[in-house]
Amino acid sequence: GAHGEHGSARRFPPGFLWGAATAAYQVEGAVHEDGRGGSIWDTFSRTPGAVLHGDTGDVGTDHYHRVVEDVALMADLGLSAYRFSVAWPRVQPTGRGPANPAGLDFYRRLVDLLRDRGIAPLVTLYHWDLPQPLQDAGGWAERDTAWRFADYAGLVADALGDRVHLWTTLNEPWCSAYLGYASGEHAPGVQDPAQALAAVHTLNLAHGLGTRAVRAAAGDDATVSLTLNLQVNRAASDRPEDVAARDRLDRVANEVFLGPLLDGAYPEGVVAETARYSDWSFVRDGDLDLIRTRLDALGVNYYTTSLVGAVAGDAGDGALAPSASPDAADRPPADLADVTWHDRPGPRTAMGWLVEPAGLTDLLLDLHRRYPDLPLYVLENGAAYPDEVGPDGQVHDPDRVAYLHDHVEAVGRALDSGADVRGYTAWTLMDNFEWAFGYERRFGLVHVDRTTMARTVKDSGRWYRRLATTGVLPPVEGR
Ligand code: GBH
Repeated sequence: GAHGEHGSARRFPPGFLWGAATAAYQVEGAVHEDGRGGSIWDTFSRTPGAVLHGDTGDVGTDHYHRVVEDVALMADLGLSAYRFSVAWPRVQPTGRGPANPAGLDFYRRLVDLLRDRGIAPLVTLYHWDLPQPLQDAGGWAERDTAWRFADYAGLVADALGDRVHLWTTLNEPWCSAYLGYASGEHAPGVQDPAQALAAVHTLNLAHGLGTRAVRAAAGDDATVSLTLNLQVNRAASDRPEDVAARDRLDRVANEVFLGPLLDGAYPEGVVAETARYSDWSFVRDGDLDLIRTRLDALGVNYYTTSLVGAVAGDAGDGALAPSASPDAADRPPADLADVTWHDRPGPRTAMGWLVEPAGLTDLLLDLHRRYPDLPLYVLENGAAYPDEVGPDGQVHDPDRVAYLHDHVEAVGRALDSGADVRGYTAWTLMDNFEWAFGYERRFGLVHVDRTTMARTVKDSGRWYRRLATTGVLPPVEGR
């Protein structure tokens, strides 16, 4: 492709998908309608102190009722793909048993609406809304949940069949395991590293079994992926202690998923390194064969990088103490890996996450080098900023335009170096329920008024429309 540096525009390959992403609990609302059962997020968001301002997904962005309007909005933005998730408790209200037809109908209709507009449906089967009865039976720490997930995946694949462009079994199992069962920042709010490690394994099993169930129902040529939030961890220094700390964190955060999925084994070392928390007896004979299945693509979610090092006290004589932020030790899975996070100067989003587009190029190229035949999709990337509708009725969000421009350019650089990236879906279509931060953090290309639910396309949405309709990276005005 052509490069921006010399004034000529960067052009992406024909057929490259430009989309936006959402997740069921963050947008749908209608949590009591058409037979939907309760999920761990319904329970968690009602737990005092769990979510900022006590917000819940009860209303979301009312997408469940506005799906026609919202698909028209996607078409207006020129999107060629829409990534959404199916709510497990709509399909199986208790997590078991036959499908609830009304639950499946909503997604059948959504897929029809998308296809009528020429928008490719990218379906995530699990984006964190585990049916509450399955949590009551042990949740992701209990291996049977993997078999329950496979049953559910088969029901959805039966209903949507060959009309789905790309399936993703799980969104960010790292979050499900470590935020859900170690730090407790996410549902179900458990703080027990032993359960978190067991959850990692159950989630891996769920991917393997779920992938087979999708192929059995939708056909062997269904394109099935897993979507990971691989951490780009940089070592705080060249000191061996810091490099070793970074490597430990890579193992427990990234390689515990990539290893079983693509290399057929858990990474050497991780079992010993986490032995004080778990004996890993949850891994049984034959499990690794169940996990390893043909993977047609990998979904990559990217927001930022981390700078990590050894914890103070591990350092050799004369070494500098790490300049960790006060809350750094709380970041999961810090304890499991025995690492400390370091702060760095630089621009940050409203989430406090450092803006570092180069990390996305590095991540995509690293994956390309390790797995040259594996197609990659960037299925989430975006930024929260405190947007408001101005007196002119518009939402001016120059920081988000710059963020998106620089990260899409980072994808372009990876393509230049040979990475097989097939599409990009921005997080997120519209401002929505940002998990533990409720509605206060706005990531959308489209602003949502919390009182009227009115949708207003932001400047970033207009910028993205130019990208999606031309395949050429538009400049950032005024920079
Ligand atoms: C995604 O997860 C989710 O899939 C999506 O639903 C969500 O709305 C979206 O991101 C925005 O949050 O503290 O600087 O080390 C994001 C997973 C894990 C990414 C924690 C950032 C910490 C950054 N996140 N990580 S830092």
